[in-house]
Amino acid sequence: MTFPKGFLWGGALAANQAEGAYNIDGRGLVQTDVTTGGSVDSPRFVTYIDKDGNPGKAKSMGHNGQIPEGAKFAVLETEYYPNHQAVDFYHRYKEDIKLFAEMGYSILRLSISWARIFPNGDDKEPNQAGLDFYRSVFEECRKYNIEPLVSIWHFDTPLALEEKYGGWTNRKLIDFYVKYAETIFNEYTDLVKYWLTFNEINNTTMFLDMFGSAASDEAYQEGYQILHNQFVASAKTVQLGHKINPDFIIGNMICGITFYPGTCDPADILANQHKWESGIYYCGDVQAKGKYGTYAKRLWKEHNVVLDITEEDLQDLKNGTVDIYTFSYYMSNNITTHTDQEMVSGNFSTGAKNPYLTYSDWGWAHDPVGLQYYLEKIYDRYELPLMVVENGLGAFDKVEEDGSIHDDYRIDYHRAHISAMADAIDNGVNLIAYTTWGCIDIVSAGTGEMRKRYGFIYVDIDDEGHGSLDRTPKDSFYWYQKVIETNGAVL
Ligand code: BGP
Repeated sequence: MTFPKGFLWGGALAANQAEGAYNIDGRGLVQTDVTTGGSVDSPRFVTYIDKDGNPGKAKSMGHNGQIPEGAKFAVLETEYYPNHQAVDFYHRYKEDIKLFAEMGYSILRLSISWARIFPNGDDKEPNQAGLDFYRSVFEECRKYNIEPLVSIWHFDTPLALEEKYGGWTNRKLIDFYVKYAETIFNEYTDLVKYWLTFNEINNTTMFLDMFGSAASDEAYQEGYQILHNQFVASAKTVQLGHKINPDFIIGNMICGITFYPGTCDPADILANQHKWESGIYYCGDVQAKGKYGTYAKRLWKEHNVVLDITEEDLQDLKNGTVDIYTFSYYMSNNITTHTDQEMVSGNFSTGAKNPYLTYSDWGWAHDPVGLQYYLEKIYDRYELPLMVVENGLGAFDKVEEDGSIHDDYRIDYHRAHISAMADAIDNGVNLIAYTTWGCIDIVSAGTGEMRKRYGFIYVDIDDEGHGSLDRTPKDSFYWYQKVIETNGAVL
């Protein structure tokens, strides 16, 4: 059970789920600002004003939502929006980073909100207050020798780009994104070395397949074109980053779910192979190998997809491959063609129930072996340094009379997953970092709930935004402090 010397231990946040301060210092609106909270079994909603001036709500996938023709996304007085305040990292980041340093972090993953830098996405000049804020955050990290690991995009495309250009279906977003990336690369070249282009870029394919029965050919056409435009933006950004600072280490970020066949029926084995191709390899191959996999043609044909791809795009993909492969891991799913199987579903987890595993209150499997399996499989495929940049257990936490929080269930979850990572390293995997998801309690992306807590630090705020926002270390805080101090030797 050995972690290499210099292994980077830390935690992860996202701007839209932690910062709050959604409408101050020049920040523009993003999707989650007009998205209400949901619950474990009901989706979030986006709110809008329709062309006749009437307010409305449309089901959201947690990061986007389809509103009626001519309607405009809008913040409605009648609704509560969990991401407006989140946990107010915007004003409390110094206190929080100090706590992360107390745990012994050597790396902190966070994201820059595009709409703090370019409020409308297509602005000529950047918003200086936004540039100043993140400079101060990164300087605070450096004060404690914590490496920032910066996600350029974590679901939060400026809303104005969605409304004016149709979002990522429009190739114009490639240039807006590259200009945004160039601005922050130049601005923070002295403070930030590690960058990730798109958070969980493969969610688009996961959502299409997860709601496969509902996803029309048009949805696949739109989804695969969005992805192609994001692949080109990512590849251009990697090339640009290396020009601006040859020391930059730039990665992709994949939502890593380990898929197993639900039975030994050969049909399930093949369905599972195809799930790995559409859900995991489709994006990973383009960003790590620089080209679409051969199976892409099958996927496009199956859904009558014809993509707008130019020769220049293919050159960019080839020249803009990532330096590291990073991914989130929470659970495994079982893929089966046998509809009589007992199904499990939680927010964004579907599939046949695995009789050998237990599940969280949100229907996510506890499967540390699945993490070792994923690490060894993906390292063998790409032979790039790997980072696990999200891993955690969303759970209900109880504050005891004396204010303590005994989250043994979270310690058990992380202990098992860290042990699985050590086994993968012992088997030759070049794993260089681990950032737990939600190092501090933050808003759930999928449901908008605060009660789905991941943090090693408790934040006093509930699903309706009531609370002091005070921070309290949980038992897991002190456990993780020991893990880091001993470089993973003491679990
Ligand atoms: C991933 C996102 C994170 C985080 C995590 C946990 O999809 O990259 O932003 O939210 O999932 O999911 P949730 O917050 O829905 O519990």
